Amino acid sequence: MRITVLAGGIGGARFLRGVRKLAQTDGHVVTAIINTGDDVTMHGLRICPDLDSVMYTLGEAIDTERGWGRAGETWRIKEQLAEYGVEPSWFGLGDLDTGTHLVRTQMLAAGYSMTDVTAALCTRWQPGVTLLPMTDERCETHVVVEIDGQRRAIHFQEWWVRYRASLPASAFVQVGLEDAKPTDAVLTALDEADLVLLAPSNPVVSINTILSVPGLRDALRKGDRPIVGLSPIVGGAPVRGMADVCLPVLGVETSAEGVARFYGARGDGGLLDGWLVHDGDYADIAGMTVLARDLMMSSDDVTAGMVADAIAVAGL
Ligand code: FO1
Repeated sequence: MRITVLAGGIGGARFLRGVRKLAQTDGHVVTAIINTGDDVTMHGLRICPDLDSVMYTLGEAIDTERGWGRAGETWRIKEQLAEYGVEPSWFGLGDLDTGTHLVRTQMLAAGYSMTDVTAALCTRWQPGVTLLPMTDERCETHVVVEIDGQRRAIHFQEWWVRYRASLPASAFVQVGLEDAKPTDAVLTALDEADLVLLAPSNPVVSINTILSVPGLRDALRKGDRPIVGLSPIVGGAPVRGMADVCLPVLGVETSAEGVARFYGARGDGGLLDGWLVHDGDYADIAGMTVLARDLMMSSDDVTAGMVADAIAVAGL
C-alpha cells in the first residue's frame, strides 16, 4: 500500500518512525509531505527545521533530548558568532548541523529546488521514507504580536524560540503563500496514495500550514482514498510542543474533538474520514469514524500499532 503522511517536526518525526516500522514489516511505501513554513535564513544559511528534524530522526542522528539538531553536537561556530557579537544569538546553529545548512544553501544558490536538495541530503541519512517539502517556493510563517505597544509580525522562529511562544499571538501569516504551489512530487504522492495520514503534529503551524499551500487541500480532497488523522491533543493538552497556544489563535478548542472539527469530516466539506484519539478522549463528529487507543508514541512499536489502527479505521 502507498501511504502519504502530512507531518511537521518533532511529533511528525516520531510518528514517521512508527509508520516506517510498520511499512518495513507489511511492505508499504511511505512518502511524507513536510511543513516548510518554519524555514528561515540565519547567518546567510537556509534552515529547514522540520525537514531536518524528520531527516535526522529517521537517520538515527537526532539529539533525542533536545528533539532538534544533531546528537553529539558541538557549538564552536555559535561561540564564534557570539564573540563577534552577531545576532541573532537566540538561535543556535550547531557545528555538525551547519554542514547540512551549508550543503542546502549552496545547492539552492546553484539552482536546485528544495525537493532536489532534500533528496540529495537524504542520500546520506537514508530515512527509509521519501521526504518532500510541501512546496519549493519560499513561504514562511510569521506571527502577529504586540511588542512595546506596537503591532508587529515576527518570524515564527523568533516567536517560538526567542519568546517561547509567550507573546500573545493574534494571527499567523504565511508570507509568500500567494506564489506557493504544491510540487509535482507532492501532487503525485497525494494522487497515488492508498491512504493519507495527518500526523499528530501541531494542527496550526505544521498541518494547517501544509494545507494552506494553494491547491493542496483540493488535491487532498479530490482523491477517493481515505484520510485519517491522529490527535496531537491528549486530555486537553498537547503531547509535546505548544499547540495549546496556537489553537486558540484560530478559535479552536484544545481538545481531540476541537482539532477533529477544525480538520472537518470529508462528507461535510472537510478532510477526515477517520480520527484516532487517546484512550479516555472522545470526538463525536458526523461522518467521521473515531477510535480511541494509546497515542503516546512511547516506542516505535506502539506508534506502528497506531498506524495499523489508522489503516483499520480507513477500512483498508
Ligand atoms: N530550537 C530552539 O529551541 N533553540 C534553538 O536555538 C534552535 C535552533 C535550531 C537550529 C536548526 C534547526 O533545524 C532547529 C532549531 N531549533 C531550535 C528547533 C526549532 O526551530 C523549532 O523547535 C521548530 O521550528 C518547531 O517545530
